[in-house]
This record gives sequence, structure tokens and C-alpha cells, in this order.
Amino acid sequence: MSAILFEVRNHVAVITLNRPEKLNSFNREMALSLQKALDDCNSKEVRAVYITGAGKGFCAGQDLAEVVADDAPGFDQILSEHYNPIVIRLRNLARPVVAAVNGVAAGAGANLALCCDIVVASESASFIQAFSKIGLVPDTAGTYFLPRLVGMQKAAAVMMLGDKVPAAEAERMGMIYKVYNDQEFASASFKLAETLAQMPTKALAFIKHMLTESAEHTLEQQLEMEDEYQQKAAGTKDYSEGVLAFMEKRAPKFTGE
Ligand code: LHQ
Repeated sequence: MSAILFEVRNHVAVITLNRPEKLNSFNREMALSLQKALDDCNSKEVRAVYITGAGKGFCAGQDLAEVVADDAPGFDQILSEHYNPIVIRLRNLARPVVAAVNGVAAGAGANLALCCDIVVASESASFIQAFSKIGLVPDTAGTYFLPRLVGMQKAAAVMMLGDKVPAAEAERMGMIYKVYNDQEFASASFKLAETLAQMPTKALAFIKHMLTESAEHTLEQQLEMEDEYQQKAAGTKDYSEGVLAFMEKRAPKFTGE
């Protein structure tokens, strides 16, 4: 059984973390396969990415059995070869990435979700910065994204206490975009990814890049960036189609070019 399932449906790359009996916790195979799947998302056919978990959990973070095994990879190896390349791929991917958190997301699994562009969750899902409970510190860019999403106070409390944050509370504090009830979660979250896949792909990639850069920019730098990227967006076929469709009072047909 592959640790990662990959298929493209209606221009959406569906990546499923697939170690359900271990709540999709990360071992080396799953981490390297996820990197490969994210590389495959650079294909022209893919215009949005949807990451979810098989079974009842999203991802329980590092497979703790792997770190105590005789041939365990070192911590440096786990971060530099497993998690960090995943974070960099997710952030550099010129496609919108939806994390569809179907169940518990703990440790590196919670932070994997927070690296994605839009995080949605089922009402029974939860987020746990489990690291402190076992004497570790958050990784997988959690200390970068969480304070930017919820502010320093809440990030400190959530990370130091390591308590379970139910999906509804995660939505309230701005950690994630939206919660769907369990019955509609699968179809509604996939519909969100499908909608993104029909939109002007290049403009969405520019938005992603601009938001990422804004974290470190001054106002002046960001205004310059908006100037530069508005011109780039105006040079796309999808912009021409968008304006034409508006003038002709019809729905636009974007191709991602
Ligand atoms: C697991 C795991 C798991 C193995 C559930 N590993 N089997 C970076 C650098 C280097 C090293 C360390 O890590 C990191 C990054 C990190 O991610 S550190 C944080 C690692 N993750 C955790 O500490 C979370 C551990 N898991 C839990 O606390 C619970 O399983 C949660 C709260 C996630 C879910 O609880 P339940 O819904 O009650 O499920 P469960 O505990 O019964 O788990 C189901 C099965 O999955 C069970 O196996 P079994 O054979 O007994 O049925 C668990 O042992 C297994 N599992 N997480 N991380």
C-alpha cells in the first residue's frame, strides 16, 4: 500500500496521506513520497492541489515508532530531509493548495496543514501542537505560520500547552479558513479546490507569492510588488478572457494561461 495516493481529478491534484492505521503519521517513505507528489503538481494539467488524510485522521505528525527504532533517522535528518523540503515545495508551488483536514492534525501534521494556502476542516477535526507534550518544539514551519495567523499570544498558548484545538475554535481564532459539518465536508472541501482549479491559475499563483512576501515587506516594497504583479497578471490570457467575458455578459472560461 502506498503511503501517498495521488490522482488528478478535474484539474485538481488530490494527495491523500495514506497510513490510516497510524493516523497517517509521517515515516520517511511518506515524507519522501509527499515531496515527489508535490513535484508532480507542477504539471500543466494541475491547477489546484487538495491534501487530505485517509481514514479518521488527517496526520498525527512524526511516526514516533520510527524515531525510537534501532535504525532511526537523526532529528536533523528528519527535519532537513523530510519536513523542510515539504514546506518549501508547498510554499513555492505556483498553485493554490487546500488542506482538507478530515480528522486530528497533530505535531508536524498540524503544521503541514498550516503551510497550505487555504485550510478547511470537518467539525470533528482538531489541531494539536503536540510537540511540547513530549518535550519537543514545533517544527514544519509552525513557529513561522501560527503566530502570523493567530497572533503571538494565542500561538504561545497553543504551542506551550499543546492542548487540542477543536476545528470550530481554530476557525474562530483565524488558524483556519472554514469548518464544514462532517456530512458535507468531503464534497464541500473538494468543491472549493475545484472552484480554484477553474480560476485564473497565474493570478492565484501571483496572489500566493505576494501574500508570502508581504510577511517581510515594508508598505513601499509591497506597493512596488503590486505594481509589478498587476502588470504580469494583465499580460495573461486569463485576464483578456475575464474582461472580454464581462463585456459580453457571459461566464469566463479560464485556461490557466
Ligand atoms: C501513532 C502516532 C504517531 C506513531 C497515532 N506515531 N503512531 C520532528 C522531529 C523528530 C522527531 C519527532 O517529531 C517531529 C515532529 C512531530 O510531529 S512531533 C509530534 C508527534 N506526534 C505526536 O506526539 C502525536 C501522537 N499521537 C497522539 O497524541 C494521539 O494519537 C492523537 C491525539 C493524535 C490521536 O488520539 P486518538 O484519536 O485517541 O488515536 P490513537 O492514539 O488511539 O491512535 C491510533 C493509532 O495511531 C494508535 O496505534 P494502535 O496500534 O495503538 O492502534 C497510535 O499509536 C497510532 N499513532 N499517532 N505520531
